[in-house]
Amino acid sequence: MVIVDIHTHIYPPIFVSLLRSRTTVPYIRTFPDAPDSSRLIILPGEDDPTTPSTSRGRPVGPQYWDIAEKVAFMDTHKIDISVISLANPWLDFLPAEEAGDAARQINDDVDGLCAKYPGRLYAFGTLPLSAPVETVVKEVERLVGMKHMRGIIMGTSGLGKGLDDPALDPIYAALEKHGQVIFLHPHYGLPGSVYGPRASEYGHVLPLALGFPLETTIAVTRMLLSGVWDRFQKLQVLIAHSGGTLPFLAGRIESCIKHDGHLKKEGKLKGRRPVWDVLKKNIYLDAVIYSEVGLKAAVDASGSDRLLFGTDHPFFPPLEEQATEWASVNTNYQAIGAAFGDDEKSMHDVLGNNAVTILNLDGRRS
Ligand code: 5CU
Repeated sequence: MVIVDIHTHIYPPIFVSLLRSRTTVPYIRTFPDAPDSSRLIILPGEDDPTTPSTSRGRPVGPQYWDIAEKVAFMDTHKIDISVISLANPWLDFLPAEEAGDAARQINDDVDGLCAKYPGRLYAFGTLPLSAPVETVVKEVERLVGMKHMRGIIMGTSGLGKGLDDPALDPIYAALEKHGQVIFLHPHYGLPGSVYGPRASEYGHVLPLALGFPLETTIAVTRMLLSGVWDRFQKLQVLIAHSGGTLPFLAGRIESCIKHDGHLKKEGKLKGRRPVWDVLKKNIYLDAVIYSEVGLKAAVDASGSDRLLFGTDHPFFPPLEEQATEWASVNTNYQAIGAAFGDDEKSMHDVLGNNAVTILNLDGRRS
């Protein structure tokens, strides 16, 4: 049995230096009341100067940037292979003129980190999405030739206008042509106002548990509505956190589309692919949902051959300082065990075989 973690992040040292050099979100810094602990501030709204500095962002240490720590974590949790990706907010915040070089350097660095542990590490590359579209397409083409790259990670903002922006078509076309998977991951959540005036009392729960999945669901629904998968019928997208709420809401989304008079009048209902068809042919889902119920919805929506194990390391570490194993990871393992029961084949597929086949981790495909 092989165990593959396809949702596991890294901030390579070069990116950490960039974050340390900044004073606006995203950034890393120490605060006067806790000078020994660096904090990583990345999410919109977690930089509120009226809250104690120690409640801003999250403590950050070598597990975020040291590849040896990643491999130690893999060993502790019996993970054979990891497909690492730059964590949010990727390069979304960089000025256009800096993004192309930054993406090249980060992708080269990450490929180099993978080379240090042959057979154990692969990666999703990073795109310079604030740069002109030609620069982005060039980086897609360059990634195809890199030994350890197996697709790309991106957020929901695309070139700044979301993933239903037709200006993304050349990028989708290049990814489809080269069979490169998009790992779609949230970052921006929902507008802070929806969390209410007491939001700062509740830590990160509302943005992470609800903002992230709803952001993802909205982004994918906009892709569906704009016909991305009608134009790019082979484009494959791996959606973080078991698709946000997509498996649960797919029926409602499909019904709302079918009953929309405006879409009908515009002729947009003819020839469109149903949501369920896209889910079964173009969507992979990670298994980072921490419950049997969520996993079963994901399997019903896309199939057990499209579900892939992940951990979200280095996020969600144990809060108990002495813990070696991570409760977040073990919860996911237990949920997979419960969801598949005696169906060992499907369980092994989800834990690793699907990733090996889909991402060509055994090099069988040229
Ligand atoms: O804890 C968090 O903020 C996060 C994050 O930002 N990104 C992620 O992938 N997981 C958790």
